[in-house]
Amino acid sequence: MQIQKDKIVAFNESLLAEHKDSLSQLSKKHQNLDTIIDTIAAFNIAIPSWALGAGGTRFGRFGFGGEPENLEQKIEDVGVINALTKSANAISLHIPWDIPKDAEAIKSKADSLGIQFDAMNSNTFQDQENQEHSYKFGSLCHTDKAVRNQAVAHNIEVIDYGITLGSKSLTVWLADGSNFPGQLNFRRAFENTLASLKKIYAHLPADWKLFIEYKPYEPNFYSMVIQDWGTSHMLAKDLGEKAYTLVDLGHHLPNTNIEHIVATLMTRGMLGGFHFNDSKYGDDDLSVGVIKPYQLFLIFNELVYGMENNPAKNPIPAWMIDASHNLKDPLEDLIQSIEAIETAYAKALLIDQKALESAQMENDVVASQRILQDAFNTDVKAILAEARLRNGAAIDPIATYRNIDVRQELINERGMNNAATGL
Ligand code: PSV
Ligand code: MN
Repeated sequence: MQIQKDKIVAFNESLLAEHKDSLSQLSKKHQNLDTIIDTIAAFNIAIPSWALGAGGTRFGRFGFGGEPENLEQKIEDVGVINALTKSANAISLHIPWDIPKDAEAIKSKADSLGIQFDAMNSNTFQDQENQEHSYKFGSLCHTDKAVRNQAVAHNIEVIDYGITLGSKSLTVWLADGSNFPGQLNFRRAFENTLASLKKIYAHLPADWKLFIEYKPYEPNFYSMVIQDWGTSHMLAKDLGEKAYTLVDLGHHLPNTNIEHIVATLMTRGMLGGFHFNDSKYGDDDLSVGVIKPYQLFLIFNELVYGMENNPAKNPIPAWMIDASHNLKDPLEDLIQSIEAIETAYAKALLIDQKALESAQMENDVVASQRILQDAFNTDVKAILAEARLRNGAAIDPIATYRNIDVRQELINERGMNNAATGL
């Protein structure tokens, strides 16, 4: 399905007067509002192909109807999100969950909806049917060379799929690790992983990037080979200038200062990718900003500072939402996540950087805190709405989605019993 633009415009009409009023209130207080609106209007986040269906836990999965059954339909769903927000112009594919069997057809479908292909994701954490060697005891780190070679070959295949679609990056996340002390020789596992990554890196086209994602635990609960940003950074440094660290917000032990990690990586130009989600306990994959919006704001403060003060030439990170949807309609959930990300970004853009710097230089702790909290406590809904309006999107995407009754239309089109591929 495709959303007709006139339906968005018609619903916007009913919200326009109130929106313009809030915007003019806000612009009285902030002179640089126009620049902030433009920055938010230009911002885009990739949607993962595996987040468009109902998620689940190891205890069960509850479908909700109208789920996309194939890659074309997933691209259509991203098209729906993008039509409403104009902030989701890319999809990130996980292989083999979403193999583009006919790359040309997939590409033209995406082109017709203004959707690009963001980072490709490899999967050596599950065994596939007819696979020769098992990843039960690891993949790129495995003690057996034949298993390592198979995992390397899979990553190379993923790069090749990406080339056919116009993607420019590969994200490697490894479940490799151990469940019991003594099971794994840490140093051998690290060296095997590095040697395997070197083979993958050698296949990377000149204009591609490799993102190395880290995670402290799960599915392995004693050790993970790439457990933290330090390990990821070491590997990336050893590989070469096309390799970067990827930060997934859910991949930290409780209370980790993620904004500090972001700042440190950007100091060296090493932050390549970003996976957004939120969590209360572990890698909960909840909607972005639902538990710790202040942390998200502090992270964006470092991202904004890092992009504006960038001697190490950190590239603009590849932004992606990496969440799971057990209860909510995933399209609504993804829209909520986009809004949370843009809210944190807009608030970070409101920070008076000059005043903050002088407060910091004078060690005025109270003033520094006030500057941050003034920005955080500002209601930025009108900034987001105006950014969308300028792009021809919806003033209120969720309300518009419900008003048009998108889910019912998807159910009419696809039926009640489809299950999208993914975790
Ligand atoms: C692993 O937890 C992860 O964050 C990686 O990015 C995977 O590709 C993705 O989740 C799978 O859902
Ligand atoms: Mn992730």
